[in-house]
Amino acid sequence: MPSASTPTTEQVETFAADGVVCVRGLIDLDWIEQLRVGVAATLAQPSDRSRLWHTDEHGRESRYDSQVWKTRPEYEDFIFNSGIGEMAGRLMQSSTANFFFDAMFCRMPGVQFRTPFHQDEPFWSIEGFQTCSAWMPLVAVAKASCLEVVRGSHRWTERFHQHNFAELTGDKRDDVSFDDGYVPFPDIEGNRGDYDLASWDMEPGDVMFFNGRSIHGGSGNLAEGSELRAFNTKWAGDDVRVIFRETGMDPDHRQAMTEVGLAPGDRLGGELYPLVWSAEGASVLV
Ligand SMILES: O=C(O)CCC(=O)C(=O)O
Repeated sequence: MPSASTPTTEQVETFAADGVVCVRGLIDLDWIEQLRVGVAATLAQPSDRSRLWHTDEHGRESRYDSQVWKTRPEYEDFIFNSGIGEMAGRLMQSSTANFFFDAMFCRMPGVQFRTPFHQDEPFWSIEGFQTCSAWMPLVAVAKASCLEVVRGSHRWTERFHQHNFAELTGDKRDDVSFDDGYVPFPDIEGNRGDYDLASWDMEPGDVMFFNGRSIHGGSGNLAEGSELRAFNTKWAGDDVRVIFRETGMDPDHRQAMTEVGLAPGDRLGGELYPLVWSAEGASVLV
């Protein structure tokens, strides 16, 4: 299957300035079909990191699962061989791209539930500016139902009190508690006109790349009969280092990292966080 291409200068500049860019038709539809198979298999056989985020009054569910790539050959192949790591690395203006983890977000047809606005990095077991998520709808999604990203928010310096996702899942493992030293999270939904919100009508093959510090949320409001299956891969560049946060982490990689000998201050690497692309061409293929 053909690989993703390299970004244009304009796309690199947009990602740097806005913290988000939508790249059209990047991923060949054969890859999308393969990822659909992987997502269906993950829904049928959830991992122990699977979470039910929401069930509405009609029983319609919003589900999340993550870090299943080592048991899902469809994902592993995509991560190493589709060229997505090179795209991520070049957009981050990094000379390397290490894979961090995969995430899946599935909403049944007609679901209105919207993901609360949040930033990713404050939840992660890593820190750094050069991070990126590659959010890919595996079905067509209308702008009104698409993930939304606040342009420019990746450069805001406030340390915001983030949403505690344990309130959604009821699972203590997701408990991340920001103390009083954090700035209240901005009410984006209540003041939508005050924010420059990026979202698009997207087709399978389009990819929305966003920085781990970009505020993002939404992606509900589905039309009757329309479902949403989104697959996301998370990437880390040159300046990223391991950190174990006092607040707790979600997903919490502390144990997994410690087991493979990674400690705070280390760069990602090894089998769990493989170097997938480097500017020197030292990509590690499986
Ligand atoms: O797709 C969604 O609803 C949420 C996506 C998200 O929060 C993420 O990819 O980090």
